[in-house]
Amino acid sequence: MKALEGIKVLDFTHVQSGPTCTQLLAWFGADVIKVERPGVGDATRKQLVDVPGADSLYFTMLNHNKRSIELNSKNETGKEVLTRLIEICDVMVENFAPGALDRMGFSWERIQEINPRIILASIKGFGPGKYEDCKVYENVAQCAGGSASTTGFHDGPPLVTGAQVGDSGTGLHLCLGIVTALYQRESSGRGQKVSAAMQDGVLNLARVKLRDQQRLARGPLTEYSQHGEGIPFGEATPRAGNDSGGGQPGRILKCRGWETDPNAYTYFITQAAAWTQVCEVIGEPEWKTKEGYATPPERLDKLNEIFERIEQWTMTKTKFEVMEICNPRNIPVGPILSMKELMEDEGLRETGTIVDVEHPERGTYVSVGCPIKLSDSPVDVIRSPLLGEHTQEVLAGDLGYRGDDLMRVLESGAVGDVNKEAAE
Ligand code: CAO
Repeated sequence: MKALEGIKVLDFTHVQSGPTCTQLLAWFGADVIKVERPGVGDATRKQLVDVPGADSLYFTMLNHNKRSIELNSKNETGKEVLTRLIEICDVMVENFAPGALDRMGFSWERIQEINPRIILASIKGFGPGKYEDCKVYENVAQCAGGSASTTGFHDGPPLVTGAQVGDSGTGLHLCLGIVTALYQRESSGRGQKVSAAMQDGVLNLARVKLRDQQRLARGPLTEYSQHGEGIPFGEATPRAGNDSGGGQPGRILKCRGWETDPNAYTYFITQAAAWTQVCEVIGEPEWKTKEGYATPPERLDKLNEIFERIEQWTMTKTKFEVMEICNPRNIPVGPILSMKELMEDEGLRETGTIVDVEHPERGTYVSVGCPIKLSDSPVDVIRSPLLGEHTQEVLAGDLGYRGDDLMRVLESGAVGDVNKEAAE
């Protein structure tokens, strides 16, 4: 028994934000039926192709454990099939451009008419307001949600991050909204509309920077390196380089091998409680009690000197040796791990966070498995579906189309090239 067993999801999502959400629902046990445009499918199937003729990693890594049906939702018979899918599904998820679902003839009012128990979950770039009609991609969301203005160094331009906080982050938010709405349906008996805007999701993840915006009105942000360096603050939360966001001074420091290895670095936090241990480890025991060094406020204008000294030490060790030495002493450090190292990490493979997946077109590829572990609902990662792989199965098995009725749909141009002889 899986946590969401018995829940059927009409997955009308594409690209990254929506598919990350429905992939999680599928991993939790929901039956996810991905509806794709005939002959084309989700645009990511053919984006960043690395194996000619095969679905891309972009698609396969975001669409595990789903079924795929080809369906033209603008064709009359296609609309009929979509209506029947809405009738049998508990949840419908979409991340089309604003208004696209209405233009197809499936407004929230119409969807509720078809199935009052259905939960309609939507991702858009922006919530209601002046930007509500905009199409939005990851980096636009990172910029509009406050992440970019607070990422980077204070003397450099805004930066976007590698973590897809706009797309995958909003997919996570939406997923939580869906399971919450499913829970409320238990008592209300009704579905509801769940909306997650990418700007809102990014801002939620950048919450501590809005905290700092308000603190700034009351005085300088003393834990920012910029303060210790005597650089005045402007009106808005500045970019803080690699400073730690929690008020404890932290930096990324070079480790042994940095000259040739771009990831031979460690994160190092000089947490107040670990200061004496830091002084011991780096060979500056007198700093424990020395005036100007002994307490966190005294150290603020010396952070560059202090971290340079710590770096002299970290440069004599590998990033893993730094961790082995510092961890037992409660000094918070973390190696900068490359994607190559993560992909080969045995611990992550044992927990199913990194998995090998077999695919008929591409052979074996590596993917990120489900990052959320439920003790009573284990996840088996199943390869993504080929385009339209389950069209016939869904039409006949789930929707009950049979005989002439099935032939009518297959010949209507609403679905892709299904083997009609086999269907007969
Ligand atoms: N059958 C028939 N038509 C279909 C269809 C199907 N199965 N699936 C989609 N379509 C149609 C849509 O109805 C739409 O038609 P109209 O323009 O006539 O309404 C058309 O395909 C294009 O859909 P779209 O506008 O959503 O796609 P796009 O590539 O132009 O824009 C994106 C992509 C992501 C910018 C936009 O969908 C969007 O802003 N989504 C919301 C925010 C979001 O999720 N962004 C993150 C994406 S991941 O980086």
